[in-house]
Amino acid sequence: MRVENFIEEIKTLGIQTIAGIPDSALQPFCNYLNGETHEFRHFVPANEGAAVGIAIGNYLSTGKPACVYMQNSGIGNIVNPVTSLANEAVYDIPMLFVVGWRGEPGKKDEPQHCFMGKITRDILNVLQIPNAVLSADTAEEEIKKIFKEAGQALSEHKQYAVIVKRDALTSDMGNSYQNAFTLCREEAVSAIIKSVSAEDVIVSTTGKISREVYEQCDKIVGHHRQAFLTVGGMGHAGMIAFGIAQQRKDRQVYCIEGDGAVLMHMGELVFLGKQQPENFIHICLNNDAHESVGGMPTGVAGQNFFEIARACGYPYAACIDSLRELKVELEKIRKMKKAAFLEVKVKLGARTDLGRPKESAVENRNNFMTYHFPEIIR
Ligand SMILES: Cc1ncc(C[n+]2csc(CCOP(=O)(O)OP(=O)(O)O)c2C)c(N)n1
Repeated sequence: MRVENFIEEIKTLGIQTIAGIPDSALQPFCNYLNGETHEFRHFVPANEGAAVGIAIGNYLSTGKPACVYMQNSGIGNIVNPVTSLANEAVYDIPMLFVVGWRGEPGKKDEPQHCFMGKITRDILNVLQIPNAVLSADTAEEEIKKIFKEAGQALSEHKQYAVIVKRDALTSDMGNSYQNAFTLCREEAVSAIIKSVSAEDVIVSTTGKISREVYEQCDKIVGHHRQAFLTVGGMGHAGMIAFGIAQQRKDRQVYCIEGDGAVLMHMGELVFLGKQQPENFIHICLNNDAHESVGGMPTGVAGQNFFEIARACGYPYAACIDSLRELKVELEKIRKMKKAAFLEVKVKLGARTDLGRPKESAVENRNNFMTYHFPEIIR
């Protein structure tokens, strides 16, 4: 289905406000919304739950439903505001969800998508959100029927979800977003891996950064057992790294995150700034975008994360945008023995032949634990 037609259907539901977190399966939709040719109010907040908040406030102030879009992993972030606020047993707020379907049963996908992919419709059903699936071969009359059902549901104060399969939406419009930085993210990852010692623990974030960490570890160290890849649970790498750092004060822990992930659960910065673990080095590779799912800008592009970290109480916070400065800072912070936050401004883009982890997630977990903490593996 052409994205322009999809947008027209959304408009006919009386929707004027759209908020969400981008997804690769929704690229044409997100690119359209990031363009300048539409009249929607469009917001990309910190996480999907926050987008539900915008939709609720939008309804309270206009009486009109809003649209909230997300990858199906984001359903995890909407469960609380949907069940305890928007549900008919509480404030009874209608809204339309557009959900990208990763881990669709029968299709090969990464481990982090499999379980959520399998239960996506079940969860929506449990949440009392009627739903329908849009695929590349959904016939026109079927699409009309889906949006008629959606309109009916919204008019009855129900929520409704359109689950969008990869390739269901088409467009001629690409992602045009760029930032002004020149440092390549993978080069930054490579410099970080080169600067760590064999005992240091690495925890990396959701998306391509972890795939780059995996490949650069192989290339530089000869294996990737040193790194825990936070393949799902976007925004939780910081707390995973802290969970290790507080137990193992004898180890330097490096947490490598993207700006979208830091933003998603930014409370971690306030917590870490208060805890100030001496063995914690937090690195944010900031490209102002959700690059891994198509390079759409975050809702806070231009923000300086190191200033936020400093205000949150990190004893050391700095920002750099060149390889030369990165090397100097990495050298400096590993000697400091205090919680440090390093913001690295990077350009968009990744290698087209960037690989994916070859082992199962459990194998990687076991390898990581055996490498760092062999005494606990029986
Ligand atoms: C809860 C949740 N929402 C959305 C996604 C889809 N997703 C995977 S990676 C990613 C972008 C990550 O952006 P950032 O942390 O800035 O790193 P970048 O890819 O830009 O390097 C998104 C939105 C997800 N995995 N989980």
